[in-house]
Amino acid sequence: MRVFSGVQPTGNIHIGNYLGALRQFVELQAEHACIYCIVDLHAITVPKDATRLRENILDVAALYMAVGVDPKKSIIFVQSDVPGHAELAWILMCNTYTGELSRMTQFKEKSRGNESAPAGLFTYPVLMAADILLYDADIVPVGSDQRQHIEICRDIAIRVNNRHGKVFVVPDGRFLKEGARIMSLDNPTAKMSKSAENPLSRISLLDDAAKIRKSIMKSTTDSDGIIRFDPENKPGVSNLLNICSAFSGLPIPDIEKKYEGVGYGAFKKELAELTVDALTPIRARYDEIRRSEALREALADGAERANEIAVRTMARVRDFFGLGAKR
Ligand code: ATP
Ligand code: LTN
Repeated sequence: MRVFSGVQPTGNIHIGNYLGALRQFVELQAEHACIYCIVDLHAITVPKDATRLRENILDVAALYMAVGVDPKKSIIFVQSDVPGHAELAWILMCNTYTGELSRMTQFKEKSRGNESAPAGLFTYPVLMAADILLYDADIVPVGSDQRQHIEICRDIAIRVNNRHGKVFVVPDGRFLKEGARIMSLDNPTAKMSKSAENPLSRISLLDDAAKIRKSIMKSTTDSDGIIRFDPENKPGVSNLLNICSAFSGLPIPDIEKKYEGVGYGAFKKELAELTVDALTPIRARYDEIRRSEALREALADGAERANEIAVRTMARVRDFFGLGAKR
């Protein structure tokens, strides 16, 4: 099976990104051929400073490696280093309806009816579909906020296949149970986000122990003092239980039992230490990898290997569509 996923090179990669997506990347590389992309073309759907973007690209690549993605086993590369992504996106755009793009909740949220929202924000899911279909991916590990985008990718692939023959592999999303949707620590009804203003709303993978403790101790809960999983009525506590389960590997009912009759303070304290222990080695590896020459070598090698696959797919796609003068 082939696995493909991507992360945007924006700062503040947080435990939501880790527990929802990155952790799966590592697990999957043991059994499958995995391709992990840093999606810089997606990042520029929102204006970005060029110097900062370059740094952020290397930051995410180093984080991939720090959490355990091995560039010898998996392909790690930067989206814009492979021209096929933008080319395939255009072809897919010609097979996507404006109506279906208008229904995307991420576009609705990010544009908020703003007439000057970039067109790239609107066609974002098509570029994402191109990323996946370019590599004939079978499995796409992502957080559950990407469910709608995976669905439209499948719809586009099926539509093209119905029109032109067996052009694309139709991929499946892979969502984890506990980590698929980590919520914000200060407002547990919103997802934990890179872009939220309050830094205490998230735990970034590179936060130090003091910041991790502070974010968890200050996280919003409720006043009934019972540690029970009930996302509807107790979103704050349920989110902490989810995080605890994802980091410890213990099922939620076992954690509820363990903390029966225990106050939120003690639970939060233990969760903070669990989180510190999980993130400290990642931070240490990151610091070393980020400075290393091996990082740039991995990206150069990754781009070459990814491009070889992409060129082959594009030749096939051009044939199916009758594009170009040479065969
Ligand atoms: P944000 O909304 O936090 O700014 P994003 O979703 O735009 O982030 P990406 O870098 O593109 O950020 O996401 C990388 C991966 O992390 C995706 O698979 C996404 O589904 C997952 N992810 C993002 N936020 C969460 C979350 N709160 N819980 C679980 N998974 C998440
Ligand atoms: N849209 C995703 C990032 C992304 C992606 C992809 C994920 C871009 N292309 C291909 C999986 C496969 C996000 O914002 N989280």
